[in-house]
Amino acid sequence: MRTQVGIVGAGPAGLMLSHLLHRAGIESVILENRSRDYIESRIRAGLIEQWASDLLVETGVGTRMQHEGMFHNGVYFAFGGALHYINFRELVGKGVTIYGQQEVIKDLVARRLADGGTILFETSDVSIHDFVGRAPKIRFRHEGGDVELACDFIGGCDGFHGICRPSIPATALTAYDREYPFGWVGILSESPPPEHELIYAYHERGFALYTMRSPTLSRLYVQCAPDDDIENWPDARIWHELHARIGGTRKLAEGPMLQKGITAMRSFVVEPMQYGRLFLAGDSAHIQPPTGAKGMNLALADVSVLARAITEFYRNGRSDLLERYSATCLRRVWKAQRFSWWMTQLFHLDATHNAFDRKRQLAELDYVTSSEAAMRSLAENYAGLPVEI
Ligand code: RFL
Ligand code: PHB
Repeated sequence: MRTQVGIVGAGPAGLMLSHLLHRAGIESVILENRSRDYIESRIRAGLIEQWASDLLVETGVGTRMQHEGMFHNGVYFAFGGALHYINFRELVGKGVTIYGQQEVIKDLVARRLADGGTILFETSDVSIHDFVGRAPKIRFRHEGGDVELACDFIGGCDGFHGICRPSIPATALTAYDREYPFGWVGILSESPPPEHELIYAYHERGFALYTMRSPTLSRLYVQCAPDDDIENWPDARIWHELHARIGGTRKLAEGPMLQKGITAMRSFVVEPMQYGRLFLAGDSAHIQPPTGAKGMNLALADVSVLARAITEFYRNGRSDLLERYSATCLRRVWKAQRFSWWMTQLFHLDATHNAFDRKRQLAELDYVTSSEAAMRSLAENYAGLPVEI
């Protein structure tokens, strides 16, 4: 089997890379170890930055998002018993869209298949070879047979636990890592939103976030211990904490919990994001705590840069953009890392915090919701920094 770009992973990064390459007339094959059904129902991110929703629309995969997505002009911060609104639209002329990652996945899969693209689901034993030279290969098992895919480039879009990053010699990479002393319990509840836009709540019992997926589906998060077990969180305890942490500002309607899980909080970046003809994109190269809602957006930003660099290679024989891929992406990645870390430390309390830290956090929350300069900076980062391609 042969293609121009072999892509490992059918998450937002792999699917969008394949879609952008197709639009430039470049062939690719995606290998995914899960089933189509599994990736289309995996509940994850929900917030799309302005430039990323524009990208979905401009490249013909945004129609359903335009109808079903929820457009937000800003965000609420809750602290001291009151809600404080930050209006991104007024501050930076941009907004964000709430539209589940699994919906983006469904739209991209449908589009790739309609355009004759190849996505091989339920592949196993994927391994990558010879990517230091000019003829990389990907070996895998599919439908009971061993397959070798020859390609010019490999897109390592297989997420944080994938095989691409560990296939690079450890001595060639530098990893930057930080773990946080807390996690999030996340639920999906069949209950109407108490507010049209998101509420990030600072509370002495810990952080909580109210977000949504539709006018009848709420998504809520509460800060928990880093090694917490979901068994420790019966429904009644989750609602109790949500009412205590957010309920002082808006009444929360309870509803049946359709899904419940714990997310660990970690910041991680590997440099460089390239080794020979293997290019890491999205979570395979970097992850961040969900507080800034950056993960899916960074995955889409990386592959926008990569698709442009690969297109220039085939069209004009240029390899300078490929050589600069890692440096170009990392400038934006580090700003998103900084923002996610900043939002996280602003809202979370841990055992090392004392009364001084709480006062400091409250002063900063007051500052970022009252100073126009601070609000503009927050809005610029939250709604998404420009992508240099
Ligand atoms: P993905 O989505 O993990 O996709 C990787 C794909 O590769 C497959 N795979 C393999 N396939 C073949 N062979 C192998 N050996 C393979 N190993 C893995 C996997 O099955 C998968 O299909 O990575 P990608 O494309 O880089 O996309 C990253 C995003 O998924 C991630 O950053 C976001 O979900 C993070 N995130 C959020 N991002 C946002 O932009 N906005 C948000 O509001 C937001 N909220 C969140 C989040 C992540 C969360 N969790 C669960 C970590 C909220 C949560 C709770
Ligand atoms: C979500 O909608 O799941 C979401 C939104 C904003 C965040 C994190 C998660 O910061």
